Amino acid sequence: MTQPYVALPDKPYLSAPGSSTAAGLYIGGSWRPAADGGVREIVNPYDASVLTVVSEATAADAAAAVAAARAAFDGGPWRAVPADERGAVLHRVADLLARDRAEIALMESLDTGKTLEEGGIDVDDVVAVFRYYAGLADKDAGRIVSAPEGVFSRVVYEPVGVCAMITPWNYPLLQLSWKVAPAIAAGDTMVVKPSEVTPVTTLKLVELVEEAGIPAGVVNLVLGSGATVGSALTEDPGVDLVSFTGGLDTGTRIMAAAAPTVKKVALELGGKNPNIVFDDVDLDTAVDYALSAAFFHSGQVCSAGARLIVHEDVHDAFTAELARRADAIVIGHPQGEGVRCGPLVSAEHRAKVEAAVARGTEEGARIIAGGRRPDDPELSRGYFYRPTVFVDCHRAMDIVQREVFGPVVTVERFRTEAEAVALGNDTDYGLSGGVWTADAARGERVAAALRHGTVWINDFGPYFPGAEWGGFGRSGVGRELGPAGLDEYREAKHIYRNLDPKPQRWFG
Ligand code: TXE
Repeated sequence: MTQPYVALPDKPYLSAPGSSTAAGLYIGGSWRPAADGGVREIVNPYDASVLTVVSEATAADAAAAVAAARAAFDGGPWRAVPADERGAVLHRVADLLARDRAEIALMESLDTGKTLEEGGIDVDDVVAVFRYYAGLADKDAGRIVSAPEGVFSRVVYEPVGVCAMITPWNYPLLQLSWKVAPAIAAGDTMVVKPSEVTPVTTLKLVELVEEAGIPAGVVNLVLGSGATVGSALTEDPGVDLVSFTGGLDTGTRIMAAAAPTVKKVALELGGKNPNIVFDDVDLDTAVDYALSAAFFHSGQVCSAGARLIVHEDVHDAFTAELARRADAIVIGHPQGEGVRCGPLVSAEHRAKVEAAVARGTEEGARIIAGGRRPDDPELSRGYFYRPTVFVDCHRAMDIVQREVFGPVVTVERFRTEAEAVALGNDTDYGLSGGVWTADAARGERVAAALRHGTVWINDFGPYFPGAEWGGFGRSGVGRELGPAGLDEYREAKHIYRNLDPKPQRWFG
């Protein structure tokens, strides 16, 4: 397919390129411009053109959004809405997302550079997350606790309060759904701040939340930079919980910013995820999955299998095939036929990836595929980078230890199972990992030994809304998805009733 490609749909919250006004903040149930009228240009990573113009909030807007969420929580009817009705609201949002699947996929693809097909997969996943928490909303109201005679003791769950949700640019809608859906199920109110690089589908979700009839003030939206708007949210004493997905450095700053007011924090900070391949597997299959693990969404995935650890007896055959197929990956316009990798999200991010590759080469790792921008002049304005494979890698190298978050995979060798496990655990992170082997018992042993939040045996990447997601080590704090993903947004309260109080005379 050649140009013209499909453009962004018209929306009241998206201003045309060149506009100096925008009304894309949603506070207390109404759309409005930023307090100082600020706007930001959103760039299309395919060709560096301006995709749209959106509002750019100030710290005062962030404070107004927190105040609206606070009022809706403290004084509004939301907390008293029965859990099954909150579940029904989530089902309505899921219905609307499914109705607008094609439009949302397009918006996500144009904004992030992921292929249109991947954008559609994201929408399906988001619908599933909303449906999961719709079902869970009224399933667990609390429990009765064993207590002595004359005492009735129970634990009930209540919403945490006002939640600030700060999200990254790689899966803008998906990461947000992991936060918004359980928070609505729990009865919280919230202020959402997407990455300033990719706000488009967050705006769309808020449009749908409004259409679904969620009361004013329950979901509020501010757009803008992390330094101004993000930090205003993390410091605001009106916020009870900060849920953040993004980079490790930002996560540590957020933890520190939340400390003075002792906010709860939930953090997902990425990973450097090992993918261990034993010598008894079908190589064609293992290479196939290794490619998806490393290069899906051009490797801009927190759980990317960016660190291959391959048995030395199959290492050479495996890496030769991996490089051959990495070189054959079609990169181009996210709407282009057969295209499997679009551009990276921004010029700044590609520069980081290029710096990491240069460092890897300096450290002695050897490139056997990619390691450069594509030659195609059609792609020269966009932020493209070729899928890259490094061999001769060692556990101590930066390229092996640091998250690159781009289409770059490193390969290390191992001889014994113990060595493979030691390498797989030799990381500050601990988000996910994979093991490939035809020996079922060995697969289970390695999975048990890996200190990562998710381990795949003979697969890499899938997740379910019903299974917890999160990291060991510096990959984060807390869990998203599953029942624990709901618990992040609830406080447990013990209510103890003495059925027949009598004097105790402890003090005479
Ligand atoms: O993300 P940031 P960046 C990794 C990846 C990438 C690195 C940096 O390795 O190269 O992080 O990416 C907001 N207070 N991941 O710089 O800064 C910001 O506005 C409050 C892993 O783009 O973490 C955005 O909304 N908020 C990851 C969000 O934080 C602040 C996904 C994420 O931005 C803030 C993306 C502050 N002081 C990148 N500073 C994953 N876990 O999947 C920034 N923000």
